[in-house]
Amino acid sequence: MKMTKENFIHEFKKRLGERYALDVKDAAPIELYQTLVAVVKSGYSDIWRKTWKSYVKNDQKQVYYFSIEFLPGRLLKSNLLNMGWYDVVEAGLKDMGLDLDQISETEVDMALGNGGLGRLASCFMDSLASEGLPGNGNGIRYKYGLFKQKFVDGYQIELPNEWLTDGNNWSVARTSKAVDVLMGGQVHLHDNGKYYEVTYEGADLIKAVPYDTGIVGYHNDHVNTMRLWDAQIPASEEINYPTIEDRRRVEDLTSVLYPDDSNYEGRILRLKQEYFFTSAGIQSIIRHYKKYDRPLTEISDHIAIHINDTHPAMCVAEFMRILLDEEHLDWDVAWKQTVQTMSYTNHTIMAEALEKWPVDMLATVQPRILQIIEEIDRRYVEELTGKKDEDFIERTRIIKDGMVKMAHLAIIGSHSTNGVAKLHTELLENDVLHDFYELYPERFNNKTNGIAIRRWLQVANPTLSKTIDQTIGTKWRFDSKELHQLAKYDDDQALLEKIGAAKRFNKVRLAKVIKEQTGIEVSPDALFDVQIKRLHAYKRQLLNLLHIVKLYLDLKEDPNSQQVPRVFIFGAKAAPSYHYAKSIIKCINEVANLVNNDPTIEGKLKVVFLENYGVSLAEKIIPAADVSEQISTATKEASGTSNMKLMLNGALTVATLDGANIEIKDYVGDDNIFIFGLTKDEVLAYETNHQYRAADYYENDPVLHRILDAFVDGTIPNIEVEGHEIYDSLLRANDEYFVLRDFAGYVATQERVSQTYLDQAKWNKMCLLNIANAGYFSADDTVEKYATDIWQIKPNVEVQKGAIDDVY
Ligand code: B1H
Repeated sequence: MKMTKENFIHEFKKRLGERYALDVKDAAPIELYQTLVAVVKSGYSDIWRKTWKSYVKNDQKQVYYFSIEFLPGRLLKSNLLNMGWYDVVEAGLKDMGLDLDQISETEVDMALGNGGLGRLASCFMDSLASEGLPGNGNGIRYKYGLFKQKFVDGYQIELPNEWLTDGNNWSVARTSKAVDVLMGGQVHLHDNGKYYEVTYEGADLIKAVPYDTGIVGYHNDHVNTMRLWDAQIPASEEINYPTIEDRRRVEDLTSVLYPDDSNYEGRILRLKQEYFFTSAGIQSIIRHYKKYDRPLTEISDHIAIHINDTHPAMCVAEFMRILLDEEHLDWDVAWKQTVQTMSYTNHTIMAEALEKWPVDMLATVQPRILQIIEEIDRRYVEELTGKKDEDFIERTRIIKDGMVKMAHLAIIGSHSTNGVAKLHTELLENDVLHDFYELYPERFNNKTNGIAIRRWLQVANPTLSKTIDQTIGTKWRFDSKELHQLAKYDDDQALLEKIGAAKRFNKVRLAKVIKEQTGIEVSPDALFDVQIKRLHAYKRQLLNLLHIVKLYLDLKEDPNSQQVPRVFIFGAKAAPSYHYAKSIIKCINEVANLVNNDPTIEGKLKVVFLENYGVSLAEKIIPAADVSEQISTATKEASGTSNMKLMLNGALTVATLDGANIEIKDYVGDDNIFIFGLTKDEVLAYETNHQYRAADYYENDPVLHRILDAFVDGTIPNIEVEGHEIYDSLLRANDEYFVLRDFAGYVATQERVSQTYLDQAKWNKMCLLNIANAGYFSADDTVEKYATDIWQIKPNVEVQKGAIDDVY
């Protein structure tokens, strides 16, 4: 994929003329953007074709990553970077009087996910391609992405995210590859002596149309596919969908992404979505496999299917359905192939996120799938009877009390179950999934999450990237573990100053965004304290807020009480139906109002809640962060990934010993992270002995007392309802997430943070050591481990890592 500046300019102008009959100077930003996308796409389309053809030619085993969410964000810069075109295109545009940053801003984020789960899927897509691994995404092409968040009077309101208004320029509709998905109706089995003939009566036939997006590998001439399915009415079925209502029923299927993060909505439409993309994906995989006349009894040698959280767990039953009903394999043969093909990742131990579907609902959505799940369950029970006690069997079977437990289906129907950080996997093995661990110890493994270092450092933070190049060369751009070379320079004052200067540059950039979005002026000399993630009680944005209120009250009492000016920056969406989370948003906004408009504390404290947090906003916030807030109650955050992105950009972490924070601490060492709070064992002890009394902390700690009162006595205005709600959640409902218990430790730790910040040389050295160790959290390494341990796939033999390394 070579490109010179001159060729690019020529190509760009030619296309702009052909497409719009315009000169550069007359074109609108959207026209420039679309032209640029066309040039980029034509730059990789040949390689895209060659990549999938080479899989077939070399009979390579491929993995299909099934996920109900993908969160790619913008693709323009990331594709340019991976193609090795970034600098050439940036310079070419500049010659034409254009600005890549500005054109890139035109792109609408592809926000087909909620948070960490969806973003992880997209980081994995980038890494699979960049490692030259045969890996494809399979998901849903929602018409509306995650809602757009606005604040009105401090309250979150949700607006539709119509990301397809201008079309999506990256994807290609492949109508010829559509498959039919059958849902609803009734199923009849007829035993013909050899197998069951299956017929459906009154079922809906839905046409699943794939939209493919090329996922460009980094400098390796390799392009994978992310396939997202759209639901349409089959032309032949016009007659069965006579009314607008009928049509809408089909189109609604892929209309909206459910906006619940780490939570499960037991609604039938969601179950239909799950079956729809699972069935479409599995059908197209098997159809493709069969095209080359290979026996289905060996399919697990040629393909791997990954179940990302339980939403695609019906993969197990759908795969069985096709092998049994359409290919007439024996149950045992089909089952062996299914288990060998499937693998599953668990992303949370929060009880409210574990999917359980009523049997009746499944019967309505796809009666044959229910029958197959019932048979899997029956055989599971039969197999264990006499070997395990009855309690064990009842606890672990798939169907219990009229509910289908999707995690059990995924574990029983696959050969691998993994957690997403060491602590999380340990909790799965020893606690939440302990029964299964006892039954299938060999199936359990850990794969700590990772991030796409390319997007989160090379694209998001060019200033720091250049400083790194100047220090250790550019090898880190291909292998992020090379970042560790930086650690050798931890006494290099000139470098430490440059790191500080890069941070300041990014803070100035963010300050502009803040000013534009909110009108609030913040000083880049203040410490930028950042908490960006979904709003959830367990993530404890409230603990952060209580600390802010403390600083405010202290300043009111003694204007000289605080030495280090701070800007607290929040980004967070709450699920529209998550009342408590929305109340927290309102309270943060009202505290922000109070603090930001109080002239007596001007310059010492600011609170900024940026609207509509998402991938693109994260790319602006993260490079500018000094402090990374990772303060969930221990055991609750499975891994976290913003913790990795922030450390990579030189933020220092204030953290509990939860999720991947523990591994971050192990890499950077105790001196380069700020740890506080209850440990896993302490939390588990409280949860079993019920000896926690939140009110004690309120009664015995006058500081805390004063802060909590501020929520209900009018000190913080305009939160009559929400203030009481929060007060009650802590004191009456006994503070489920131990906010009050961890408060004192948190405050003391934050004081240490401030003291450390006063010594900029020391601070910058800590930043450097964080950057140096963040390379260990590359998703490239994570997917390599999935590839060898779980999927047994190998890099494409035709791929050359660094094939186009002429740029660096
Ligand atoms: C994570 C979810 C999740 N865990 C259900 N679970 C959803 C569950 O729409 N739903 O029904 C949506 C999302 N998301 C997150 O996964 C964890 O909380 C993070 O700690 C983790 O880093 C991330 C990626 O593994």
